[in-house]
Amino acid sequence: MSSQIRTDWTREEIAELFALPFTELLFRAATVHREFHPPEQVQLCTLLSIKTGGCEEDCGYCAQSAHHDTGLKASKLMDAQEVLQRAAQAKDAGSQRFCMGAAWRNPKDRDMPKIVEIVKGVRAMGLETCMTLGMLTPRQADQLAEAGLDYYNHNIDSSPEYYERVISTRTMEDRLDTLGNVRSAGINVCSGGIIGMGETREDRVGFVHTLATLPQHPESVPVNALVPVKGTPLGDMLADTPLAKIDDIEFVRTVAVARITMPLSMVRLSAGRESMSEAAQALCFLAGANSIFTGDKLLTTPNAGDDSDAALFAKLGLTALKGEEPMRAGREVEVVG
Ligand code: SAM
Ligand code: DTB
Ligand code: SF4
Repeated sequence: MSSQIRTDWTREEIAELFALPFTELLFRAATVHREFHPPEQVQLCTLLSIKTGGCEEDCGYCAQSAHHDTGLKASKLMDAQEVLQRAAQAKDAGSQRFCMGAAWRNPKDRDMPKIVEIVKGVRAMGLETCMTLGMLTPRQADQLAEAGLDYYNHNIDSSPEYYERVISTRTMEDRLDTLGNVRSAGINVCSGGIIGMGETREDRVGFVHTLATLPQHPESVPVNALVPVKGTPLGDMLADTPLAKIDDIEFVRTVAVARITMPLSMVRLSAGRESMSEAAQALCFLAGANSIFTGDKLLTTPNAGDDSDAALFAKLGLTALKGEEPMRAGREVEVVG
């Protein structure tokens, strides 16, 4: 029998999931997780900033925005050979997926040949490829598809209502347009957001609702906890009001609701693990998170590091994902909505 995937979730239904007793919510999320994914396997991904800092956008959380004084040194797009070297190191360290980020509002057409060369090279190593380069035109999305890019990451970050409090240089509609271009080009969509930016529960409901009611769920949903960066409006807000830090249980609830509403998607426990206890991370895995970023650096901020991840996996009996992600393995489902 095929399983049902819904794209007709209402905000009320999603709010009800958030409000469930925590143990009940986790039980439901873990049950959905087991139906669609091997629960003891977590995908290992490595991030690389291929073009750092000096970004025109004013995202309130970001170390790389030229609008904030974060002390970060800006650099140009890396050479393809250097990127390929770093990808090879990631593969040797056991990573299955290589995610490359550029601090751009959008790539310029003159950047595309090098980007295409990088995608082809990383793919030829047998790594899954993901890029996040900002807004794309339909043509640029097609160029990436032709190069063989597996995923494009472009986060909606928060609810439509809270979005404009975080970023003023573009709109949620701009974001959704690029996601549409990526989808039309036939590239897998990676889209998620950040929890702990001072948003309300209702915003977290609106965030999950926006993703879960897209015509097709993103194949990949990164859930980041805000990494407070000094000099950014949101990092400074958190430094001034430490109580505003997201509660771990509320973060786990968000992961669980994403898992229940988007059963086939890879739910990625992304930025913010540095400040999470092992117990909180274990709850995220129980709630259906099945991917992490490994290594000691995310794009610009520190990450847990391979040794502590290996120790955590050994403690929890988790192993690195082997084989295809379920959405790509041609599983039969009935889509409603
Ligand atoms: N410039 C491109 C863009 O914005 O799409 C790609 C790079 S951008 C750094 C990728 C994502 O990282 C953002 O959409 C945001 O969700 C996440 N991110 C950036 N800074 C973060 C922080 N301090 N804490 C948590 N997540 C963050
Ligand atoms: C995503 O949602 N999280 C990753 C990836 N997509 C590109 C990036 C996290 C960045 C954290 C802040 C930094 O290191 O600058
Ligand atoms: Fe630029 Fe992306 Fe950072 Fe926003 S999140 S400032 S678009 S690098």
